[in-house]
Amino acid sequence: MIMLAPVLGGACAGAGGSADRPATVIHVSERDFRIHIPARIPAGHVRLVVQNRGPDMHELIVVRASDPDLPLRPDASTIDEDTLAPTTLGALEPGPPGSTRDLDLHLRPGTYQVFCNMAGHYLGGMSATFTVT
Ligand SMILES: [Cu+2]
Repeated sequence: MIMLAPVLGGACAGAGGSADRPATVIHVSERDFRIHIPARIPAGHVRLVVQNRGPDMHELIVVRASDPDLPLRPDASTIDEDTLAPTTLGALEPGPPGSTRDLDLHLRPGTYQVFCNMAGHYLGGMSATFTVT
């Protein structure tokens, strides 16, 4: 099943601004060794629906950072998540191929990075940048 995110048109309906407004659904896919995520995402409550297309297990970590070069641990095969903790918005633990998992976030305007921190996966290409507007 495919769910489309709401299209942001030019007309503003001005519909009340309820805090209970449903999250914008954003589809993300992971595979060895790429992450596909839309380059632009609207600010507010967002649900990332993350599909792992395998063949390996993958995680997904979301950090607010404009620089796509994230800090590596001394092992040089994983990102230093402790350093990034203050700007980390959310994370999914490793999930098996074929799984689909949700990650709910509240995003403010800015530039963000997503990555997988299984050993070697970030360096293999599992990162992406998106902008929240
Ligand atoms: Cu991975």
